[in-house]
Amino acid sequence: MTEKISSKKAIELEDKYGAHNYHPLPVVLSKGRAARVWDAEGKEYYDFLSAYSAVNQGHCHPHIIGALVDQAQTLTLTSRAFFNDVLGVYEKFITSFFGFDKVLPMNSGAEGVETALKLCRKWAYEKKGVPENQAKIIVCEGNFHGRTVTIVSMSTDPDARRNYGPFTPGFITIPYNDIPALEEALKDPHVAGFLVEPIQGEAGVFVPDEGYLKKASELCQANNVLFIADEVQTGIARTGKLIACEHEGVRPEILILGKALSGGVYPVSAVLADDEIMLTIKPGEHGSTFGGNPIAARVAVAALEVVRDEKLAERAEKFGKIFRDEMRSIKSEMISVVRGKGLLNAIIIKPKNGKTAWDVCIKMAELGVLAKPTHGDIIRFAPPLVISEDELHEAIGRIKEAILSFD
Ligand code: IF1
Repeated sequence: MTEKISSKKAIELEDKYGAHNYHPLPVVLSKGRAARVWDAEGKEYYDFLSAYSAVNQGHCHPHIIGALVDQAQTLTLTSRAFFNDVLGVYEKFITSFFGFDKVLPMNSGAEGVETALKLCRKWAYEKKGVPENQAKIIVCEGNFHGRTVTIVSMSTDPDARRNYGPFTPGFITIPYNDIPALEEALKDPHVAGFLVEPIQGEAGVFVPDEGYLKKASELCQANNVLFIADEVQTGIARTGKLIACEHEGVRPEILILGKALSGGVYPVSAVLADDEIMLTIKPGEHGSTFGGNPIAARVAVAALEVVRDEKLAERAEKFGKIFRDEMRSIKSEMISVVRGKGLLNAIIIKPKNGKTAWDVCIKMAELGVLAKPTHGDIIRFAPPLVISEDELHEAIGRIKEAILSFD
């Protein structure tokens, strides 16, 4: 499959032969490098979605691609029926990098979340003493943790749940960013865990009040409940720290990573925890065909080396402040809110003359910046963290032009 096809042809093929489970912007991408992508006709864009924060290290980062290509030509998959000579090296690297005793390697973010749910329940029955099948896990309204049936069982989004029942029981839903509601829910002795996104990405980059995560973590510890941080989207330097919990000095009992753990090069997710929790899962009680495969192991080490060596968290912190200041300086009735942390930001667009966030995204694409609305009126901006300061300012100029073109 080497022949290049036109954007028009690509869209036709996807429409005819692919499931219609997405409604993409009419842009057909063909090449990516660092903060830029090119469409099938060679038009250049700044990527301000980064595959939903999976490409924090930039498209096709040479250090990560080098690890991928080298391992792909050596040994790709052995299954966990045998050891291999790269998994242990990766496990040592990542547990030291994030400060946990052990890691359970998986592939997608959803598999990481499912693994965390199983670990939490296992710990509840075997360590906390919750009666079997009575364990409950607290989640927040507006959550997004993936698309499996159990995970959408926790969702409050009708579109994520409609006609996918029957749903998995054992979840208590409370409002996000609401400490009294958490205190109340924690009174139930069968509660085993609190699963939370440090910033709710899909919901529209909801940043909770300062101190929320710290207080929530303290309440969980006081009630012998596991604080489970879903950092699939907020992790890996995106919000200006290695993980978003770090902004408040919170160390989750279970940490879930995905997306940029591979720099967008390969599906890699990971669940980190200390021995008391992690060793409740015994041989044969959990796993997956590709979990911890040699390519994933090499790619993840390279992706984390880039985060460290190119100081991506510091860049996200510095450039995020510039981005939010610039967005707040735009004099437009369409912009009602600008919010975010690091380089995970969003603006809420007030429709004007029938023009919506979608129209703004179409105009931005014409001007060479890619982003996509979520929940109708929110545009999320998440460029690769390797974007240069000049590129950032050029992209900001185009975003401003797009928004002001409707005024
Ligand atoms: C889609 C957004 C959606 C996640 C958090 C777990 C997962 C995700 C905090 C599951 C995945 C992706 C899924 C993708 C679009 C994107 C997304 F929030 F990033 F924008 F959908 F809400 N925890 N988020 O954000 O990881 O299994 O996908 O590897 O489903 O359209 P996954």
